Amino acid sequence: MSKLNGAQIVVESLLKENVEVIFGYQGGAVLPLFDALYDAPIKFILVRHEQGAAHAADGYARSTGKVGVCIATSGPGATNLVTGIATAYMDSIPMIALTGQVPTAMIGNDAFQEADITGITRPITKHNYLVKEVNELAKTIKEAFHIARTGRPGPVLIDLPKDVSTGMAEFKYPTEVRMRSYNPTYFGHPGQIKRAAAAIATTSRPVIYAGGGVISSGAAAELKELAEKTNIPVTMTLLGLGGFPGDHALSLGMLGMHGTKYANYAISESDLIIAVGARFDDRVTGKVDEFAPHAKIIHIDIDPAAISKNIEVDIPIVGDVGNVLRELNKLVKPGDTAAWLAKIEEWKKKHPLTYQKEGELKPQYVVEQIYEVTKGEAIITTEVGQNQMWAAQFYKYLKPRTFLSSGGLGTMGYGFPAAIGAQAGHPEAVVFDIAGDGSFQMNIQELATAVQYKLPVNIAILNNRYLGMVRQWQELFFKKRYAQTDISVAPDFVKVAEAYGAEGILITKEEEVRPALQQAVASSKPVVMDFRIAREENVFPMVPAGAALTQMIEGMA
Ligand SMILES: Cc1ncc(C[n+]2csc(CCOP(=O)(O)OP(=O)(O)O)c2C)c(N)n1
Repeated sequence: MSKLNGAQIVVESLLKENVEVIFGYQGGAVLPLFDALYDAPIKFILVRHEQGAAHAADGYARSTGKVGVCIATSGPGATNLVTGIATAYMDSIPMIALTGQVPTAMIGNDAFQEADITGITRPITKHNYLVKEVNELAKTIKEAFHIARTGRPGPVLIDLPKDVSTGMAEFKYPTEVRMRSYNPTYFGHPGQIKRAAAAIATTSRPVIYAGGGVISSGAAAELKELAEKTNIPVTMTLLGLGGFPGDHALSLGMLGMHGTKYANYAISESDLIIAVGARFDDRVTGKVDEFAPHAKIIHIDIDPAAISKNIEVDIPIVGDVGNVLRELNKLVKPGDTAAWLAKIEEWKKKHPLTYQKEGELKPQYVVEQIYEVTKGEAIITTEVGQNQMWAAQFYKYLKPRTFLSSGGLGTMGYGFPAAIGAQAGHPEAVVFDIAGDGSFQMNIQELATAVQYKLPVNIAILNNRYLGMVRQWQELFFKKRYAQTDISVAPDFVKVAEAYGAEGILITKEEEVRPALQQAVASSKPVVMDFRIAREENVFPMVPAGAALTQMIEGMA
């Protein structure tokens, strides 16, 4: 058998894993790899900053369900990936990050562009590897993909010293992975599933609390079946949006800090919570001691470490959410939830999500119009801040993998490169990044990437000329002392778009919103929409940090 060099082995391995798109950036330590990729049948998207590569790979992974792949060179290239890797780790997104490294003989010598990236990323990767032997390369890559996509998914980093990329070896790709220390549990314990079914049959005020695990395990259909069979309302976490149709009569929308009032009331008064692929984040629970005080809790999750971590669970079920729900659906019988649903209906009527419609252009109106124009069929990414919460509240996500947002890490600058990744994975889809003016400026350079690869993403900047969410906290909790949150010194976004070869539109009035959105959707170019919104608009309802879910601040004060 003829030999290949390490870089060629990497490329052949990526092809064996059916990798179709890679996002990355060049550099000395990865030259052999880029040379090997030059002729490969893999689309390469050259970003303008490595953070963009990691977020694009993440957006590609979240929207397609495949493993996202990014590449950076050693040292600064690798460290620029870190925020994107941490973002993927916190949200359990399958990703492979390939980094160049100085030659093995120079590791530890402070060689030019050396950084201990496996050390740096140990706490923010599911696993990572420093490959020291070219003969180990194929097996390592096989394992890395397996770890990234199975169990609770996550990012895996592979650090490739330059001499490993140039060393020669026979290419033999393993057909299976054998790792004794890594055995995710895929099937729930039948006894526990029976207990859960029994609890559901006797409950009168149940709520399903669905998280990102529903989406990553592809269990949306099973979740819908459970909800409809048992007449149990469903509330979702930020990452769970799309896991259950947002326009369904049983949908309560999002819960937690900026969730709907009716979701937070329902959780607080429920007698049974069925947590599915969710991890009881503090943005969801509010004050832990007062979270769902009357409820028994069933928790279905593939990660045993997530069970009883933040909230004590009564019926733990470790397993793949889809598998567990399939078994549960066979056993489950509905309890009597009619009175409960009537009560929830009343809450929904009394406390709808709403906003003051008078006066200046409102961000909520813009998001509602994006929903109308795209008929709920777009892939929406968000940045972080008020824009993210308005996107979560006022757009209804009908299908899984249509809402991509940095939940766990809350990474400003995520949405635009993630939109690029999503568009690369779905060339036919309409993709919107709902952005804040602060966040968009964190990765604005990727406009060049979107233009170069003809990825017609739409960026809707809800431009309040503030770091809005922080300003909101300053208004509410720091007596309006707006310390360093005024960002009114900003570029003209229309001109920036045009300078990059994209389209730009300025929108200052309601009447201009729809025509702008229609123009953007029809355009074959990336479009930046600068929506000049009311500067001091707030996100409501709001549970102040550390308060109980019932202590929501009114929206229409
Ligand atoms: C990288 C990063 N830095 C800082 C923060 C803290 N932070 C959270 S929201 C926010 C303001 C976001 O402002 P903008 O993007 O304009 O969005 P808006 O809230 O106005 O919609 C900041 C600074 C963060 N989440 N991420």
